[in-house]
Amino acid sequence: LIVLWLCAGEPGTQSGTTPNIKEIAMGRCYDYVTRVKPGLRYDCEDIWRRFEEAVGRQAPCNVTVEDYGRMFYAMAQTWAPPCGRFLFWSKTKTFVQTLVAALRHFWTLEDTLAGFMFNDLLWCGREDEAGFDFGSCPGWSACQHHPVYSLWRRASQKFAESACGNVTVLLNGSVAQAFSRNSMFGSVELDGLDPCRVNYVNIKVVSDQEGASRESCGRGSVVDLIQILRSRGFRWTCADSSR
Ligand code: C8R
Repeated sequence: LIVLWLCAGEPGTQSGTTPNIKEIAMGRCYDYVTRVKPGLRYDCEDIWRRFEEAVGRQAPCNVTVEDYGRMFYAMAQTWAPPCGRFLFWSKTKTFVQTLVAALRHFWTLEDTLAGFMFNDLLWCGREDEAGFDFGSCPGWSACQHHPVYSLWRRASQKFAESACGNVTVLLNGSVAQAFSRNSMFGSVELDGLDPCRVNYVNIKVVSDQEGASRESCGRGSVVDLIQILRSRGFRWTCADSSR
């Protein structure tokens, strides 16, 4: 028992698949269809089965975006956020999510079923047996096709492709590279945005009250983002603000 306890580590710091992931993810799915978006019809059992098929019995570093195809098919959006309310963000999720909680007008990926179900969970499969590895999962950078990364990549891509009207991008002005081409926003979502469907890209660079603002609309990596938007023919605005 002691060995098991040591292997599991402190709650929240374990590096294997999140314990009770099935109950958590399916509970969230039922919560979503019952309370959050009543009226949307999703088959939570079927979605879970397809998730297990994508991840289980696979080498933990070998889950591609395509492996989630069947699961995302079962999650096909019958609903999309209204045009003008899409919110993208990058860097330090907790920072952004406290802001987003206050900005009820906006919709993030966590408002879609995939984002809602898998937010803050960790998982990986094990090749030798069906199921998940609850002991340990490879780190992000150790993998070319990390199971968690591939899921977010696919979800982020779909979310960006469906964006329309004015979209908002929230960047953290208190970190070194507010905009990075290696982030999910910079590598997937930005390229997924369609200049014909998107009216304006409104960038907000938000700095922590305590932290100095390292980056702003006219300084640092945000300038690179604006340059990319320009070259792709987007209309844009940019505003700096403190939290
Ligand atoms: N998005 C990406 N990743 C997400 C996510 C989400 O909504 N929600 C969670 N929990 N994650 P980051 P970024 C997890 O570097 O790379 C979408 C994943 O494990 O701070 O620019 C969202 O629409 C993922 O690897 O931000 C948003 O616009 C990290 O958190 C961007 O992509 C992402 O952490 C944010 O991605």
